Amino acid sequence: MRNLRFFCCSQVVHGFGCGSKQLGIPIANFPEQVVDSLPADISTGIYYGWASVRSGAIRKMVVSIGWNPHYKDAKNPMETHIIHTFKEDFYGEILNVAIVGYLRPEKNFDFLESLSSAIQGDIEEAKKQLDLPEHLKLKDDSFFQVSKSKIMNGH
Ligand code: ADP
Ligand code: RBF
Ligand code: MG
Repeated sequence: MRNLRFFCCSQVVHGFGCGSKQLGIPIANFPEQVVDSLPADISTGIYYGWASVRSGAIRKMVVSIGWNPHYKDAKNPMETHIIHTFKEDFYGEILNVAIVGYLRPEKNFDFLESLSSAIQGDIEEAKKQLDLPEHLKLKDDSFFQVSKSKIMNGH
């Protein structure tokens, strides 16, 4: 599969209360205009990659890109689950995201449990893929270094 590299950073906003935390999988929402910074031809679907909150540790993540030019009212353009247990929420913080690989298209699920087990499957697959040397090295990408220095200089 083709290796991807899409970088994106923005503030974390409140979601629409569809209760991903109730599934045990908190999913951080980006504002709608964030997808404007992605290539226009990116397919919607589920991806994996690296993420950091502010200048914090770079961790594995899975992200859903639901934005679709044909559905202008799509509610969840980009949502990220970081594969880590945080002590506190990080609403309002800057989330840096590096997308490195594609997992699957978005599906329609009849049951919440089916969605949550699909996401668990995505998480397992992302963990495995991101241990590959070609993906591990993206953690050192200048994107995260630049984000860090921007934040430290207050820009
Ligand atoms: P909302 O509907 O407001 O997006 P969620 O139930 O989806 O609420 O939870 C998302 C929020 O949980 C994030 O905005 C973030 O502040 C927090 N959070 C805590 N741990 C994580 C994590 N591992 N990955 C993503 N968000 C997390
Ligand atoms: N929503 C779907 O309707 N179908 C999916 O296949 C789907 N897969 C997802 C995979 C991941 C890794 C993430 C983070 C989200 C996914 N979602 C999917 C979005 C999910 O429905 C949404 O986050 C919740 O509805 C809460 O906003
Ligand atoms: Mg959410």
